Amino acid sequence: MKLYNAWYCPFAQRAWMALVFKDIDFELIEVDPYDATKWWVKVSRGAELVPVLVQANGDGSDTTIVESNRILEYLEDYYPEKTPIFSDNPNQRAEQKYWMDYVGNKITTYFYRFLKSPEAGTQQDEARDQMLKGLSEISMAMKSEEAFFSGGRLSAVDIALFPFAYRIEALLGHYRNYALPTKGKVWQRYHRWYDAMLALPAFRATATDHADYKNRLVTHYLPYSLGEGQSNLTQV
Ligand SMILES: N[C@@H](CCC(=O)N[C@@H](CS)C(=O)NCC(=O)O)C(=O)O
Repeated sequence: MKLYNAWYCPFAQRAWMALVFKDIDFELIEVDPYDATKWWVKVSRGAELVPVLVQANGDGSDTTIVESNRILEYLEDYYPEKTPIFSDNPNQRAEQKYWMDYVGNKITTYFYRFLKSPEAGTQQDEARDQMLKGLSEISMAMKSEEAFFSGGRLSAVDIALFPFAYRIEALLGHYRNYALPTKGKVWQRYHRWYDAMLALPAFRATATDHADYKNRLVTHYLPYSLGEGQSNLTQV
């Protein structure tokens, strides 16, 4: 199994974390997703986005999965013997998938908008407020007294959210001098979750060169903080 990855990419980190957490053998292939060579267009099925997961079928053909959340679902289906990240209850599973989509619809877009709005003003305020609303709603959905979204066990919802939660702290802290609230039940719940995720070995393993990981991310995202950056991830 091959994972085409870019070390800085939060979407790719989802797939990487799931592979590590499930203890699946895989080859990590670092690519530049913006370099649209013929090879990359073909490997990524024309998406030209990381992550891409490629599984050899054993008959010379491959199965290629694009889209980070689809990769998490595929890993669960393909390796039923590995530690699950989805509930086996169909209703709870549907709920988990709802919150995975919610991260994309209500959090990541506004995070990128906030990061890519260099000037104080309405645009920046609106992005920040929407991001905050998304984060507080998902925190309210963390009903468990235990650390993770669905209770004591890591789930795909945690994996979908954490790469962004980490970048919110690291990048908005640095470029917008911004910190999430800490007071009140909802935010205490959020930070309890955040601390558990930060300590998770499957995250640590993907935070490459982690002594310097945060600084490397800050440097990488400098163009985004100026309203530039190659990816257009600000559309809902
Ligand atoms: N919806 C995709 C988003 C992946 C994505 O946007 N990846 C970025 C890097 S963080 C990328 O490959 N960008 C290349 C490009 O925009 O050409 C997923 O969840 O996998």
